[in-house]
Amino acid sequence: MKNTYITIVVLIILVAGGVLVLGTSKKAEAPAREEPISAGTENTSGSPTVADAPSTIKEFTITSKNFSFTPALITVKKGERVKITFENSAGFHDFKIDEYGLATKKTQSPTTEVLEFTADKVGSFEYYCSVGSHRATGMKGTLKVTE
Ligand SMILES: [Cu+2]
Repeated sequence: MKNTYITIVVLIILVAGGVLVLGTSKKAEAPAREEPISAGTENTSGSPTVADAPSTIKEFTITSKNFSFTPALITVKKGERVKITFENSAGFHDFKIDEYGLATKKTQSPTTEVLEFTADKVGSFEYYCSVGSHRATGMKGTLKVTE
């Protein structure tokens, strides 16, 4: 009888151990995403490659119209992954940040384009519309990357 009892206990331990191992190995497979910088590239696929990573990803929606961007200031920390949804609500515009090599297409509203990048440079960087004299007319803002 004692042997049966020990066998059952051992079985339970084995099963529990197996569940634990399975559970942890599943988690281990999930992360480790490469960093595909979508800067300047056209996102034709609707970006299913960018999974909803629970890690720090800062998301912003920047709306453009004649002749401004809203908001005109966004702040992130160095090293953070940044996702900018550019929404052109009125007019013919684009969105650019030269220092980060980011650029959307020039489009007639209404359009939406998503840019994603890693904020690996500290400083204040101007985002602007490169159409005509829009930048000088006020279509600009600041991406602030802090240490
Ligand atoms: Cu513009």
